[in-house]
Amino acid sequence: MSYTGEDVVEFQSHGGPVVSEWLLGTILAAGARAAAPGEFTLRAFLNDKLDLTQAEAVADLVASGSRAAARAALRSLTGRFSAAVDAIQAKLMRVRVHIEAHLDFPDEDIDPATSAAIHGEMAGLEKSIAELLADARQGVVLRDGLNIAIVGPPNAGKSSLLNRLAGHDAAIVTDVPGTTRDTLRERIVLDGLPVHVVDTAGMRNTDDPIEKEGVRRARLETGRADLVLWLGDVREGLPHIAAGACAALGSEVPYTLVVNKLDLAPDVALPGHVDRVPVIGISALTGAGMEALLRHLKSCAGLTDAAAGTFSARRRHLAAIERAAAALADARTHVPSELELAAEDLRGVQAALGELTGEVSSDDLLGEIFSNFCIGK
Ligand SMILES: Nc1nc2c(ncn2[C@@H]2O[C@H](COP(=O)(O)OP(=O)(O)OP(=O)(O)O)[C@@H](O)[C@H]2O)c(=O)[nH]1
Ligand SMILES: [Mg+2]
Repeated sequence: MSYTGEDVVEFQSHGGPVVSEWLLGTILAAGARAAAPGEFTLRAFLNDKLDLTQAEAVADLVASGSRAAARAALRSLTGRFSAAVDAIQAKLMRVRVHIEAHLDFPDEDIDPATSAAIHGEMAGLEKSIAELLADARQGVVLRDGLNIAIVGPPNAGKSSLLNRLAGHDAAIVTDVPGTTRDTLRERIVLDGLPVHVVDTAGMRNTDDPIEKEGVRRARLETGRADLVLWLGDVREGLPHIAAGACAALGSEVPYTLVVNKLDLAPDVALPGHVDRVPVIGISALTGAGMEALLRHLKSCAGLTDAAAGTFSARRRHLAAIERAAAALADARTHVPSELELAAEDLRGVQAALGELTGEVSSDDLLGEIFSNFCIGK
């Protein structure tokens, strides 16, 4: 059977671009047309050879930027993601049957034991959806990478840290405060974890229009990042560093305090946290503390060794799973008094999960997914 599930004709020619172009020209002149990006996979999806998570995994496999990402895409392609979703759908179906059976007899009060049983089933479902969400989050990190912004006052050593992480001199480092004026991006693979690190201009009030724009961009990056590393010079003292971070970042973004230049104050003892914000001490100059920092980055990404079994996932999947979880939480509030509403919410859960595998999908969504494929896939 072919990839698309349709009949295929295969032409083989002698190698070299001239012969194959000639052959292609003849075929096109005879009335064939070239496939659009992702068209083969779209047809495979429409012919039920693949579901949507698998079709997306084909594109992810082609685009994977690390072995871990490729392995995750392969696991989605072989149906691990779909199987997890199907298992949840089956559980959901049992709860729906349970509830709808009672809808048929509206006059009978549902007894406490049945109500408790339904709540128990819903709790089990909630747990499964939470696990799927956690797995999918890891999958997204593997596919898209973790976005990390390095921010902090001038001269803290932000560019030095970027260079240390990248393993080469990507950014200019000098002892002049205000050296970095633009944002600088590096794509790095840390132990199989793809990471996008952004070095930014030091945050301070300045009249220099170029530096001002740099500071504006730095703020923009903190909004976009999955994780912000606030870098400070150990000689400023941890309370001062923490206060600076809090003033600049507030509580909107998750951040870590990275205390740099430990080589200049080897006797300083740092706590693990300040007000629940993690603290890590490093020296970007000597490389001390970098291992602890890497471990921290991996744990922030949710990447544990258990992630070895993760499937690839996309942000659209996270949104759908989150919607399913929210609808389920609503459904629980309606048991046992308003079973009609609970049933309606559960249909919402089913629809949201159906979007993952493509049971329910709009043409717009399909167009968006498949147009991002490369030609020939
Ligand atoms: N001793 C010591 N010096 C460091 C360390 N990290 C950076 N420096 C020095 O601190 C100075 C500033 O480093 P940069 O990496 O340019 O600092 P920055 O935060 O990018 O500064 P701006 O771009 O101006 O905001 C340079 O002279 C670095 O060599 C460190 O861990 N130990
Ligand atoms: Mg810099």
